[in-house]
Amino acid sequence: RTVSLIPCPMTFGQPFTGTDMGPELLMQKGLPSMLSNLGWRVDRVPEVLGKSPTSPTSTPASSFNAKNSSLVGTGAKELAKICYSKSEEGRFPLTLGGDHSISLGSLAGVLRSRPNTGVIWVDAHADLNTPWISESGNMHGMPVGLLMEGMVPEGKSVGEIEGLNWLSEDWKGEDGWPAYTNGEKPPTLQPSSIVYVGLRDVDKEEREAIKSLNIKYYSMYDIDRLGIGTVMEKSVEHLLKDDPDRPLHLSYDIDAVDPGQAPATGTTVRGGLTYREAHFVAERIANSGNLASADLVELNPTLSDETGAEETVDLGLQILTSMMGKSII
Ligand code: DIR
Ligand code: MN
Ligand code: MN
Ligand code: MN
Repeated sequence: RTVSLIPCPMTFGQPFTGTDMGPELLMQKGLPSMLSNLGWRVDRVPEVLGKSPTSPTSTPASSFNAKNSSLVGTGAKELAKICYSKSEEGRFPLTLGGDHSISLGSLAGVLRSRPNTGVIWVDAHADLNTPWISESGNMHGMPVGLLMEGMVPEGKSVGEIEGLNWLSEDWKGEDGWPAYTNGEKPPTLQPSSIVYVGLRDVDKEEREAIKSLNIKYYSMYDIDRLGIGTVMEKSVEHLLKDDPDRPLHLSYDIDAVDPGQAPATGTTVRGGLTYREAHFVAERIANSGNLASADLVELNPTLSDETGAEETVDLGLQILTSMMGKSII
């Protein structure tokens, strides 16, 4: 088995610099050798679109309620190409963020190759916004919403947003991301194909969409009520009940974890996953045997003191090795 390690130091989906430091720190601390020790062949992919040339706040807003959408969209397209081709080669695309807007790219790429992919979204937030409902305009709050069937208002389309024309039905095609022909549609996600774990800060419009589309979620309330063990059994069973061989994609936002354990991230919300719960989520998904692609996002070492930054990056590494098969015994 081969894992493709894809550094994607995107910052433009949210307002802080420093979110671009995650991939380099994870690499420096030895992620590639940790993965080879777990039995993976490691295919190191060059950084996607490099570091941000300017601070995320100094770039012009787009005409849509989607800040920096051409930069976010172009970055996501480049990542989509890589995740698409690596998926086609049967590899495990593992994307290191960067802010969570990159998952628009990783998921689109994976879904184009493996349309029956089921998604586990581990996050304090639902990231189910679109420019038509977002309160902040920050695109790290939109990767699920932009791909989800039923989230785009009647008469609108994601492909009309600046930078996202590669998701439009009449996309002309370019190297690595061909036109949609022979009845192929741009990649989308069915509401029944995702499970949220760890939610505790959800916007009003997102909440209404979760209810009306009947999206499966386990919030922190549910984790307290059922325990993380039951929550993960139910999550896996929800995604695999109709197709036990279905590929799974795990999108892990480090802000799902309690700020006591993971302070170095942009939008901390108290009352999150404990240290062990954070591991268990990854361990249980690894144990399903279906995990085929993943992201780890929103590490920002500049947003806490040195100890906090180090602890957050170390936790990130442990979550990554857990999802890639490391077990306690
Ligand atoms: C909020 C926060 N729902 C937004 N989202 C965050 O801006 O759309 N996602 N922080 O990670
Ligand atoms: Mn997120
Ligand atoms: Mn989040
Ligand atoms: Mn928030």
